[in-house]
Amino acid sequence: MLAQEEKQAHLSINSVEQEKAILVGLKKKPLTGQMKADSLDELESLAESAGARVAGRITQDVKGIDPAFFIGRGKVADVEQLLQERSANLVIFDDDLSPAQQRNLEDSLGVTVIDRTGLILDIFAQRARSREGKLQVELAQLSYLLPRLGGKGIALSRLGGGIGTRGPGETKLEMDRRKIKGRMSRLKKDLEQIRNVRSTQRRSRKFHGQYLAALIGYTNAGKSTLLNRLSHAGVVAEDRLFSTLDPTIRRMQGAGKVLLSDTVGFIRKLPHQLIAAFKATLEEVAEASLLLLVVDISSPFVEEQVASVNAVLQEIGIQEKDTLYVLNKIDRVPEPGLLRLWQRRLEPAVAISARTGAGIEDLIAYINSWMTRRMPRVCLRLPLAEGSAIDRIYKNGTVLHTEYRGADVLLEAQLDYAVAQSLRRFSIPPFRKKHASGRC
Ligand SMILES: Nc1nc2c(ncn2[C@@H]2O[C@H](COP(=O)(O)OP(=O)(O)OP(=O)(O)O)[C@@H](O)[C@H]2O)c(=O)[nH]1
Ligand SMILES: [Mg+2]
Repeated sequence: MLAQEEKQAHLSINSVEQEKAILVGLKKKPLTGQMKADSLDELESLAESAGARVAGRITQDVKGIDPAFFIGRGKVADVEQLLQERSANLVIFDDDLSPAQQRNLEDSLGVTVIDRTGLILDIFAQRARSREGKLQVELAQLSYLLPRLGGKGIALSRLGGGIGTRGPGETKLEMDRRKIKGRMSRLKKDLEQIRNVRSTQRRSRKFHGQYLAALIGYTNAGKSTLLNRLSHAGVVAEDRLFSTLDPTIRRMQGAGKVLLSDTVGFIRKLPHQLIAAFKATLEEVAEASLLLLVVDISSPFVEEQVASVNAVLQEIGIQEKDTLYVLNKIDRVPEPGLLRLWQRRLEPAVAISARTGAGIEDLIAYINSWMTRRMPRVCLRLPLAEGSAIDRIYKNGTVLHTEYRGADVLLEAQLDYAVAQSLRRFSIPPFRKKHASGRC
């Protein structure tokens, strides 16, 4: 973008005053009632995280869905009236709208209409900081926007700026179909390059024998707060959705070989454009040997949140990994019965409060024992004169068996990969064949 254009886009965004939004969702069915009520609460948090103020809510009976407008014609009139009454200028749908529905609604209501996916993309655009994060978000936004550029309506109504038009880094999104396509292939190429650099970094990490544990979980569960507690990382943790987008990796205190990664949070119905675009970031999770699945145990929707996280993990092809459920925010759970219930349902689990520090010792102990279990078992024969090598074995691993043979010591030990590698010259075949339990 030219400097002048960029400046103008910046100005037009800053001049947009806080948007006032009406939320529209489907009316609850008796069985899933609780969930639907929460869905609009969550949509409200999302709207606020994007910088809008919620001025009203409207729900629609599932039976009255209209293919052209999603909601029934009568409801469109209700929305229009509420927009006027509350002087609102934005409508946010909790469910995904087809490009045609979105266009029809905008034409009929005369204000910007976005759906949950558009809203989440907008939040991501505002939060992206790293170059990779920005490229990923822009790619996701453009692939969402492209099919929506059919009529002039949407492109024109959006030129004013505001939610749904903001690209990462406060630039405005491209609105020209041909340019969008070119930009998308450029973005893909750039991302591919970054990806190559990343995989080289990963290989070197493996070589150094470090252990990677990934903090994952629903947005706002407390992942970054926990990373800060376990590593003094100083990353941003706050009460809004999607505070974290870019991955951070830190060495864990109290389990020095373990690296912890904190990454983007998940949400119910996480837009598939984002999952696709964030593949590279999420590869960090795929690379981890241990998943610390952080759950906000004080939420009334623990089950749904865990299910959403597992659904995203499945979508990105991460299954069958060692997983520890970290039941967080126990300081906000007054009844011990509830905690016990979740400890029985989600296991293995450790209950903690990342805020107060309660249970952190248990978590560190679990991670340490997980790390020890993963260490390779080796059989070594060292001359007793190799004092410093023997010292390193005791410091960096667990010695399971010792025997003395003249001036040598025979050891069976579980050792960190890197240390085991450096002592390869002392390795011997198993020397305790009779002992079924030990490999040496
Ligand atoms: N009461 C209580 N609040 C907590 C605890 N852990 C985190 N929080 C709060 O929960 C909010 C979200 O915390 P974050 O650490 O930013 O959550 P996150 O999982 O990193 O969220 P995203 O990056 O947005 O996905 C913040 O206001 C934290 O202070 C806890 O143990 N107890
Ligand atoms: Mg975070």
